[in-house]
Amino acid sequence: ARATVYGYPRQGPNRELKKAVEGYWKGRVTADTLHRTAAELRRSTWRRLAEAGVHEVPTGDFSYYDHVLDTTVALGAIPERHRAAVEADALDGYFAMARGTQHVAPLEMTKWFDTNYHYLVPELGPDTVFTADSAKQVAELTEALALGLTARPVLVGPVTYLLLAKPAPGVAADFAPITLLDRLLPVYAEILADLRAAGAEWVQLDEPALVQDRTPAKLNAAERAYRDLGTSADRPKLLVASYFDRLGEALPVLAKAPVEGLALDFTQSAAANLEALAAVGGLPGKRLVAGVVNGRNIWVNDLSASLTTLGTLLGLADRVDVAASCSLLHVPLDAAAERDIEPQILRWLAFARQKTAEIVTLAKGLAQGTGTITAELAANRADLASRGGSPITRDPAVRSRAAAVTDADARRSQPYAERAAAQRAHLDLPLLPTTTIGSFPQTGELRAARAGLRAGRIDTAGYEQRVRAEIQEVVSFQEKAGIDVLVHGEPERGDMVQYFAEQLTGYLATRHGWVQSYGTRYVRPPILAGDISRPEPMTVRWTTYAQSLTARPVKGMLTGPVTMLAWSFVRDDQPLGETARQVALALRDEVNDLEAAGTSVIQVDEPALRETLPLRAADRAAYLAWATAAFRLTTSGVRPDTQIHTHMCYAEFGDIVQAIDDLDADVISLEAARSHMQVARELAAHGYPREAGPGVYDIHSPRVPSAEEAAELLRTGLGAIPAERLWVNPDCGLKTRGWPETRASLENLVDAARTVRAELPGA
Ligand code: THG
Ligand code: ZN
Repeated sequence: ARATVYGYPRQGPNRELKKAVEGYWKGRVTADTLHRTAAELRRSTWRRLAEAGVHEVPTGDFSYYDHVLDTTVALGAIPERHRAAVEADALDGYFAMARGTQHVAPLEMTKWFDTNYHYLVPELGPDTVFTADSAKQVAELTEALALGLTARPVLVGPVTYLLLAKPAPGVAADFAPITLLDRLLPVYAEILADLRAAGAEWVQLDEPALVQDRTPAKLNAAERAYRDLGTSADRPKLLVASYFDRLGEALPVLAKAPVEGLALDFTQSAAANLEALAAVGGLPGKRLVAGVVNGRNIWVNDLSASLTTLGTLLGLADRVDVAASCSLLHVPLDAAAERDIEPQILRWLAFARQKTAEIVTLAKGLAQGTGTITAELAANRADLASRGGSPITRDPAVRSRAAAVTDADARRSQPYAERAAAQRAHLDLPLLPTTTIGSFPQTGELRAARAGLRAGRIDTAGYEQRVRAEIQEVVSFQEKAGIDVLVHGEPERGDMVQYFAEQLTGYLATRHGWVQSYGTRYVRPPILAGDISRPEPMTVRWTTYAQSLTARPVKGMLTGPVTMLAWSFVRDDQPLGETARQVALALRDEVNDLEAAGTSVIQVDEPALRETLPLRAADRAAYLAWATAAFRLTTSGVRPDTQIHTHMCYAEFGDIVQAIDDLDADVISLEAARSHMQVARELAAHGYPREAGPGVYDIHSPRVPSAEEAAELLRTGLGAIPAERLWVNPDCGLKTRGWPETRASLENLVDAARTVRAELPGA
């Protein structure tokens, strides 16, 4: 048994890659320097992996922006509109596809399965011509081989590539990219042959799309793909990798395929994969790579439990190697860099570097007997015991409160119709009330003040003065613009999840725990380490300060429990629903305190509700049950005349519209401008009974919509939602926008609301 990994964080210990790429965009770094920085990062990663004892290092997983985009380049599937830029300059053309230019739109970006990584969606059509461009793959393999290492190139597999693609602009919406498979396979075969010629013994083809529910036709495509590639000439050995869930019905297909190896996820889906492996009689003659170390979380592995799993697998394949469940791209680089986390707690954590060591230890124990890793096993037992027995992990007060929660706690005291009447009387808003989603532009000055506070250059009083000044400006602008329900603008928050995590007991924040979100953008997901409680109010003073400046209602703004979980590293020692319930109770205290302080409108955002939906349909009902229960527990402790809002960013929510209804929020705002109010029609078709604000202004673009444009969208919205239940708002928060376009757009939005109000019957 040997140790391997499928991929490693690319950014470098100090996000050197981000700085180099962004520097290149600004013209401050030459292409040459960028290439040298990247090559140095790759070399130091490979050296570190090899020194740690990894037998086969991955190559080709590195990327300047996104590895799915790199695959698009390798396959020659450059969209028509980007071809000129790519021909003029490969690197600039690459970034044009990623980010767009003045003249052409970028590729669309979407979530990589249920992770927080986002990839660029391939755009294909019946006229797409694939051509092999193995230059990047071959160059990186050659670099690793030159260091004297054993290297295994990693590529997105052909089935996953096609299943992740969408019809190119101008192509019929029902075009299925998978129909291009026969045309694509020879191009993969050519790349495989190039890699073999360059010295690859093995190549890994990632097929995570096969862990999702797939029709017989799709499974048949997978069968054909690997029969075809398996019988292609001059090829290296093939390792087909699955991760993020169980392989299910695709397992027998791949087990029979003429490939030399399979990689399976043995973390959450261990039992299902073990059973399915046994059912097909194992993988005789094949290499099995066992993903027993969780590549999605940051907890130390239970080494002895993993050894038990690995021991079972030994009987099921010709050779068993040890890996993380997926690429280590999804975890931060090195827990040892965290100086502010108590040493005792730090021992519970494993980032990419620590996970690599675990993989190596397990491979050694499996190959040479557990007697060769007794010290590691003893230390691991002590770490696990320390975590299990810590008062951080189990807080009796939190536990007894959570255990006492009843169904009634998660139900508003009156049904919506009665609440709506009470809220109408209490708030006295016009028809088509205007509001925003919460955040206002975060100026460089504000970010600098926050950095100054962290570095000790300015004191708390100075910082808070800055925040209050900002709130004053935001409130006074909204009053002048004529907005009906105001916000304080959230100047005190950077990353909203981190902001709340820092104030909740049981949550850990990291200093260097960056994980790539997309391109050069990273997040530092906080860690839900223990039982969660809220020692004191988190947002009340900012909301009440804003309220003190105006007679109009100011909306309180919170991040909901599902999103708090989705954008954090979660506990692995209790069901997610239990963690969600604890977070919900802490947030419920905040909601109730806001109400007690005089806040009549409280928004609890759940932008991640849709994106956290489990990959397999069979798992969705259970998820939606705990997710909606947590939201309702957060929001149900208020009076009937207090209005609860929620917000979601995603436009595609046909499959969760019932869950949205089950949230029982009084008002929901949704992204809708780009889809011309499609969500309003979907809500109406479902019979959604409450108030809704489909966005009339796309905040993802700096373009200022005219009042007439916004009015037209409103009229469309009125076709689906009656005036008594329609709100007027932008698509999303305004944090990333500049002040000039924000001012102009919101003035036009208020203008549009006034115009359309005047057109209502009886006006
Ligand atoms: N917080 C957390 N996770 C998230 C989001 C979030 N995951 C999904 C979504 N939002 C991702 N979106 C973004 C948007 C912007 C940035 C990162 C992810 C970003 N990052 C800065 C950068 O890399 O330069 C760093 C920000 C910082 O200093 O904290 O701009 O909102 N947890
Ligand atoms: Zn949003």
